[in-house]
Amino acid sequence: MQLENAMESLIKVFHTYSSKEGDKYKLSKAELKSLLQGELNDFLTASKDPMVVEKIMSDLDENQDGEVDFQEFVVLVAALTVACNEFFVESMKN
Ligand SMILES: [Ca+2]
Ligand SMILES: [Ca+2]
Repeated sequence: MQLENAMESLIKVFHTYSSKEGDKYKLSKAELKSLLQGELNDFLTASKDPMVVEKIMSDLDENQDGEVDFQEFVVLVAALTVACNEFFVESMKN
C-alpha cells in the first residue's frame, strides 16, 4: 500500500504542474521549473548551478519535443531516488 500511495502521489504531483499551461499531459520548461521549486526545492538550492533547470530539461527531454512527459519525468524521480537511497545506506553505516 505504501508503494501504491507513493505512485499515486507521483502521478498527482506531475499532473498538478503539467496542467498549468499548454499540453495538459506534459511539462513545459516553466512548469518543470515550478515543479522543481515546489517539490524539490532542497535539491534545487543544493545545486549552485543557475542553469540547473535547463540542464535537467535537456537531460530529461529524450524525444526532444521541448516538453517533459510523464515517462521522461519518472526517469528524474528514479535517478533522485537512487541518489537518496545511496545517501540513506551510507548514513546507516555510520
Ligand atoms: Ca503543460
Ligand atoms: Ca519530451
